[in-house]
Amino acid sequence: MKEINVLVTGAAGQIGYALLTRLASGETFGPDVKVNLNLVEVPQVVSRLEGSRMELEDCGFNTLGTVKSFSDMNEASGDIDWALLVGSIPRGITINGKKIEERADLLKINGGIFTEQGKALGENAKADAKILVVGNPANTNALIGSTHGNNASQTWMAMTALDANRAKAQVAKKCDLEISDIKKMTIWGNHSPTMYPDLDNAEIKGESASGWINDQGWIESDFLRIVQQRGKAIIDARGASSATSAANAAIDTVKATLSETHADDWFSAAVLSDGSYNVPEGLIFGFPLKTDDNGKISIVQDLPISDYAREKIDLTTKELLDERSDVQDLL
Ligand code: NAX
Repeated sequence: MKEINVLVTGAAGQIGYALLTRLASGETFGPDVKVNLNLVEVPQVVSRLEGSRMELEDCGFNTLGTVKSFSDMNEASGDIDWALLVGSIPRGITINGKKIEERADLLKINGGIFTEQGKALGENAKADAKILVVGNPANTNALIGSTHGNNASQTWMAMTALDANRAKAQVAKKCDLEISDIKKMTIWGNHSPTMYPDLDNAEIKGESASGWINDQGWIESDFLRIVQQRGKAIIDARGASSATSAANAAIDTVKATLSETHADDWFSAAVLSDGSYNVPEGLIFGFPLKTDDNGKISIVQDLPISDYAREKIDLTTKELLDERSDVQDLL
């Protein structure tokens, strides 16, 4: 049986808990691939991973390979094909008596984590490893990680698939359609409330979604607000942040890179900008993406961008430039 080595950080957290069974069950990598899991946690929590290992064993998946726990990224990242970097320090946590509320502080603390993790993956993971950052602030964490990974043959991404799934769900509800009727959803920019979900270039049954919906008022107010603020709405309702849907989006992103993207669709994730769509080079930015039959991921080119969309894309670009300057000393 073919084997794949997958690393998950923050594996004892909420998203980690929802993610592990779906990675191991055969659903993600297929029924003929053994999945070896390297689970990474901070030293204070790493012992809890034994419980996760026991549960995975008790699921009885034919596709489950080894399950190992680590608190050292260098040890965990040897020969890794796929890394899901979920662990990070949330806003609001108290460290050394100080409550971490400011974005700049959050960026710096997480930046320290991603400096080490990026270096470990760059040195030890496989040459064609793919790395998805879920932990927030995801885009800038991925920027720091990829900079310190310093390994051009590896692919770093930050997750925006949850935002894309949220956008599709709202459109499906509005138009009384199946989710599968909605294709080509792009989330431009940062995984933050400045992200821009693009309905001009999304398609419903082959037509522009904005044309199909034919209600610009809804698109510019309700739709945009609901998608951009959905994370907060879930925290308010559930008393905890999105976990099942976040894990689901991570699985969707992994799957989207495993086979060639269908001609009538694309997927959303943030990758290193090459200057496409006048986004400054070197930012980790949400783009429409395609995977080719060799597993290479590229940015879909030549989409029309309206003045309204340009304004939104410029806004989220500015936020990412500000985040980059907040962590300049870590780059
Ligand atoms: P939890 O607090 O439940 O779990 C995080 C886990 O990460 C904890 O077990 C913690 O011990 C671990 N951790 C912290 N630092 C670590 C390190 N240096 N190495 C390894 N593990 C470490 O959070 P959870 O709800 O699972 O969310 C995880 C992250 O996902 C958060 O940053 C959250 O903001 C982010 N999200 C990102 C989303 C996206 O679309 N990109 C959506 C959902 C989610 O909000």
